[in-house]
Amino acid sequence: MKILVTGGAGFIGSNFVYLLLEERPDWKVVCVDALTYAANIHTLNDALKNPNFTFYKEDIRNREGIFEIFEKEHPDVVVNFAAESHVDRSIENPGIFLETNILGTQVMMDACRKYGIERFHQVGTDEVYGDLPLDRPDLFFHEDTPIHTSSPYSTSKASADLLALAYHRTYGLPVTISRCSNNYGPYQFPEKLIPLMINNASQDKKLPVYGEGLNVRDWLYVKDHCYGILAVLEKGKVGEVYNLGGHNEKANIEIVKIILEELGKPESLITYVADRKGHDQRYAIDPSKANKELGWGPTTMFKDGIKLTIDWYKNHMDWMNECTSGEYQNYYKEMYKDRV
Ligand code: NAD
Ligand code: TDX
Repeated sequence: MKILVTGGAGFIGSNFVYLLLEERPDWKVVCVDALTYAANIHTLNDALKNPNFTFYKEDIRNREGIFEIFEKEHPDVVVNFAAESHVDRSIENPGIFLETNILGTQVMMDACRKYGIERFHQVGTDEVYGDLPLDRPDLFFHEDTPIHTSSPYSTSKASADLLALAYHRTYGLPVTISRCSNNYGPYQFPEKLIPLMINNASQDKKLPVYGEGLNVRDWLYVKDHCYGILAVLEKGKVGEVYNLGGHNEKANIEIVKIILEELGKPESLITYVADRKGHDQRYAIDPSKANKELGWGPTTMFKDGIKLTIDWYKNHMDWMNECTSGEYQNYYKEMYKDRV
């Protein structure tokens, strides 16, 4: 089995690469990543020593380059993680989100059609369902919940999902889609809530909480997400969508307070800042289809996962410093300057 993973130098993609190298030692893993700001090639240092792993620096928007890789590697399965993934950046600059997330996905699927594959798996997000009200804890996202996006990011991801389903119906491409809730764990770029707060708190910097911090996200440990994708590849039905989540809803402010407590830092570091435009209130996944049909469910409880995560960042401050040196400083100033 040869599996091509796009976006494997990013957060979830790299965790998936390591899971495959460990759990499927007879598989060849080919990683394609453009190494944007969100990637850190050092994340793949250990993978690069493994003879089953090959890395290509390539952009999924580059049709010629992607086709050349397919010509050479002939993968059996493709898993498409590569994306622009940060909602705040999509609000500032939507164009690149449409290019990578929609047109890049099209290039990947065109290559799959031309060279033939057993499966194209699109890594999707629960954000395609829009949001749920805070006062209706009885409501959840099901696979047939209407697509109702809020941000340019979620709209680009919804478009990619629809295009993937269209390629299945029109061309018979063997497509599956998973839609996951918020992930946390090692190797997440510190523009996202949890690593950003860990990084700031470690340096006694202010923790910028949007609005009143009451928005709710449904957190899943990244390794559980990766096992879910593997389950879809091995047991899922072509043409189907699977929601992945662990019924672990938390308000942002709760997360921030847990981080402060774990790091032994004072709550006085919390600063409430201007809210995100169009900020989704609550995400909550109903994962019962994946539970029933794939036998998948999360195995890491949040109380354990968050400790593992905080310890990981504490022990990998070099990795964090690589991510936050240079361009990140400008990003942070720009993104947060008008919020305070
Ligand atoms: P990330 O931003 O950490 O990583 C994205 C990776 O894709 C990076 O390595 C980047 O270099 C690469 N990339 C970006 N543009 C590219 C291009 N044009 N060509 C090739 N490579 C490119 O993102 P992540 O959090 O790991 O998310 C991975 C996937 O999972 C995304 O599709 C995202 O929408 C989805 N997802 C993320 C979450 C989450 O909580 N992070 C939840 C559900 C779904
Ligand atoms: O500085 C911050 N302060 C803050 O209050 C940041 C960066 C975030 N927040 C809030 C906004 C959200 O309510 O925290 C929550 C989580 O924010 P993000 O980490 O940016 O994630 P989110 O917008 O929920 O989207 C994430 O989950 C779904 C991923 O980034 C997406 O790729 C994924 O599809």
